[in-house]
Parts: sequence; C-alpha cells; structure tokens
Amino acid sequence: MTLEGTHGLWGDLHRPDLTPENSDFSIIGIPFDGLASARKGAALAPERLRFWSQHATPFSEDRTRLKGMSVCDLGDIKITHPESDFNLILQRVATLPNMPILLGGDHSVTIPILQGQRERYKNQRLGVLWVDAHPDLCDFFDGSRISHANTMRRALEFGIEPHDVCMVGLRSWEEQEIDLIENGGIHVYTASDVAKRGMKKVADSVRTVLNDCDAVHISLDIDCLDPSAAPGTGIPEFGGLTSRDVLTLLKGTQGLPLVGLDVVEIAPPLDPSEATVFAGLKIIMEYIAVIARKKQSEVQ
Ligand SMILES: [Mn+2]
Repeated sequence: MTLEGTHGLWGDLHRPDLTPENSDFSIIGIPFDGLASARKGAALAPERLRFWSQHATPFSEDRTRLKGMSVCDLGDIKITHPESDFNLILQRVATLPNMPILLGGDHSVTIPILQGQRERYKNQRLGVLWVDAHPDLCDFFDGSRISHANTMRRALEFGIEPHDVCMVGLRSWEEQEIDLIENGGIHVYTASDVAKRGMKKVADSVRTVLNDCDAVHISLDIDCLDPSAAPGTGIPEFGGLTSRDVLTLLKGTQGLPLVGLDVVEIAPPLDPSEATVFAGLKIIMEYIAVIARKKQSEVQ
C-alpha cells in the first residue's frame, strides 16, 4: 500500500505551514487503548484515520465545500501513564486557540478532553452531546476510576451539569449507572427511542436542549453505530444507530455553539475491511462541514 493518497492529509485541508493560531481546527491523535476493558486496538485509529484521510475529498455529502476550512494536524499525544499523562491532553485542549478534533484512543481519553474544555470555557455553560452505545457513568470499573466506562461520571464531577448532557444511542447498562440514568437529569435518547421516533425528531430535541449552552462538545464513540456499520470496535452492541441516523444527528447540530469533537473506540485490527475507520473519517468530515456552513453563513 502506498503512503500517497489521491488527496493530501484531511482531504487537502491540512497544510504544513498552518498553526493552531491561523487555522480553523487542530487535529490531535491519542493512540491509547490501555483503559479499554474488552478488546483493544483503538490505539491504531489515529494512524489509520490519517492514512485514509488522504482519500477523502474536500466536500460533504451534500456538496458543502470544505476548501475554505483549514486543519492543523498536530500529531499525537503519547500516553504511557494515564494518571499523569492525561494532564498533557487537558493542557493542550484548554490552551488551544482554535477548535480541537481529537482522534481516540479508547473513551478514557475523553476524561481529560472534557476537563480541558471545562477549563477553556470556565464559568460558561458547557454542554456535551454524547453519542455512544454506553453511558460510561460507572464510578469504578475494571479496577479503575478513569477507565473507558467512567468517562461521563468523572465529567459530572468536574462540573458538567447533567441537564446540559444529551446521550444518544444508548443500549447497554451497568447496575451502578441506572440511578443516574433514571433520576440524574441527563437527557437520554436510547437507540430504541431513535428507532421509534426517528432521528430527525431526536436531533430537534437535542438542539433545543443544548441551545441554552454557551459551548457544546461532541463525544462520539463509534460503537453508537450498529455493528453492521462499524464492527471494528471493542464492544460491538447489537441494535445500534444507522449510518444515516448519525449523519442526521450531526447535521442537526447546525446552529449550536460547537467547540470540539472527539471520535473514539475505532479499533482497526478488529475490522479488516476498515469500514469502521471510514465511518469515523466521514463523521469528522461532516463535522467540519457543519462548521464550514456556519462560517459561510457568517460571511454572507
Ligand atoms: Mn461505548
């Protein structure tokens, strides 16, 4: 396989002369899967996403031109000892001058990502759109308090308010999560709700909830998708969102004060077709398109 693609990195949006100061997005890889509980492999996702990004075109599926957007790929943050190294992620996110797009990694990396956003948007209402098969609300899991099943529990502790969190695509639970899910004030839209109501209506509801926030971060675990669309993930959960659901949800965030995205739990070794990597890539390019449309509407 050649290293050259039909396009440059990130569908030609990355240029080596760009810096976070003069570009729209910073892309940061976090090749770490040390806190995934089941099958690993997510550490290889940043490299595969970058590789295939050279075959992405600078358009969204609805032909939004992405060419006016610029991406500075800052490379990877290496995590050896998460207890201390997660701080590197926190500091990087907290101090970036532009919008971060982070490539996991297992979902534990979102703990310092959300801490960084919390720091960056201090004293403001920071909302989270959480798209995942799992709520990751465990207090203690697999011997850890910072595993990939503890992420949102920790986020609630460092000051993200439950009523500013929308969780979409949920369909798997631990006993220790049930009270928070049922009585904690989080807005929950299960995969089954989405199938019954349709994603358009769910996306409208999400937008109404998060519209009151000053800043909204999207954390997307690729296992939100049905395993038929994204089999390459640690814990594939039957009965998930369709590809179209996810695209409808993303487009439904148009108008929200979006401030960043992380895409996690893509495990390339578990999907030889690499369709799961391509799913993640599409999600990133469509997210860039949401911001591109916002920018274009501001210019006009
Ligand atoms: Mn998950």
